[in-house]
Amino acid sequence: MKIGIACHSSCGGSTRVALDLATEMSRRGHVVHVFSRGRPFGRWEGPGGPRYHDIQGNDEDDRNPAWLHTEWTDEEIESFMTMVAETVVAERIEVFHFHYGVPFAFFASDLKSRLGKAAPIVVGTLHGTDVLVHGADKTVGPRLGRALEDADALTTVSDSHKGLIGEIFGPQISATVIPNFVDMAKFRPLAASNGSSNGGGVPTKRAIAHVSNFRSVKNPARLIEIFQQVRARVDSELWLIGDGPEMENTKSLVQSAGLSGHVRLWGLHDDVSSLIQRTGVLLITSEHESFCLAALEAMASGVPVVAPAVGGLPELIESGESGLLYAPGDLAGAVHLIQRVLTDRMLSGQIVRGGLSKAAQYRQDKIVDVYESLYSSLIANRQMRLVNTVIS
Ligand code: GMT
Repeated sequence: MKIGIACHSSCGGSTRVALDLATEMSRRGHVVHVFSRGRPFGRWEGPGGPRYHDIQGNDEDDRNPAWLHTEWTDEEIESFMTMVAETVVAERIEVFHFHYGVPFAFFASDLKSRLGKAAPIVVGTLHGTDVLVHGADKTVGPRLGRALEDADALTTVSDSHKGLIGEIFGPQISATVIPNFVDMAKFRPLAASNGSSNGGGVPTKRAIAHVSNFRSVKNPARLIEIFQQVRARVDSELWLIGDGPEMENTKSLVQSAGLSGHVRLWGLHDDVSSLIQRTGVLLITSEHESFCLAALEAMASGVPVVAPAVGGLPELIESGESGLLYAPGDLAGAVHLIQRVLTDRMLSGQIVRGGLSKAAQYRQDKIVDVYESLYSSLIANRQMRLVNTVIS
């Protein structure tokens, strides 16, 4: 198959899903072109892999992969659209798959009108705040809904998010659930790794990890509050992995809480796996998560997850089995769970085992099979329609 994938270049989950999908599909022998504004964050190069096409954005922040750019200038839009349309025609791309609704659903709809009969099949994946924030916006939401109607197929990452899509856009927009996935050869427990990927690091059992793109939806202020209370009970440290708009504020909170000596700032990492496997627990404080790729990756790394029961998290985590959930806003509950998981080896071992077996349900090869079947059935349907048109 000839596939085009459009995504943001930031460090966020939607980019990760898009690029892991692109890499795996090209490994399977498909020709994959990736389109973005700025070179996507991470190590995605390699012979025989996807072919990258990007335009350079005008914004200074383009060089900062922590930012998710949803507002593009007219000039950027035009050069992106020209690049995509020319490549689709020249390379005979059959399926164009966009990740994250804004602005890509608009572009995909425009691509269809520009190319008419030569347009590829359009697939869109809605990831999170594209629905929760942009979809719910009174101005953008209705326009986004109309653009989504032009897609040939929509997917999203959890039942919960599918429900939210229905609530926000109405019954005319329906998405198939294809969850996030994890490469279990890359994300694996420390003991099972060869030791070189973590630089020979020793498991730091009392390290509490937080991995995110530090947007307000991740609620990093709550993270610091929880850590302050945990530290009063257990000798522990907090590892902040990632970067984003709320990072400066988070650092000020760390300082004013007198926690600077106990918080390690790792910044952006293109190999989170080697860090995460050395920690004792992953703490999530998000207001919302459509799925939470960071939680899945921690589970595959043999790290227990403590997270709020919001969005798609209860689908991934059965509390007490594959992780531990607290009620949204229940700070004391979160503190208690972190304390238990850091001090009760039996509980932590049980959660690690449960997390590993749950993560195996979201293995990369298994989930990429679902995307591959979706593409091939859409292509087969289109060919069937063409045959029928010729016959009739
Ligand atoms: O929608 C976002 O906030 C951005 C997006 C990203 O690019 O970081 O994250 C979402 O997509 C991930 C991949 O599908 C999911 O695992 C995250 O849960 C989701 N984030 C939110 O829903 C806040």
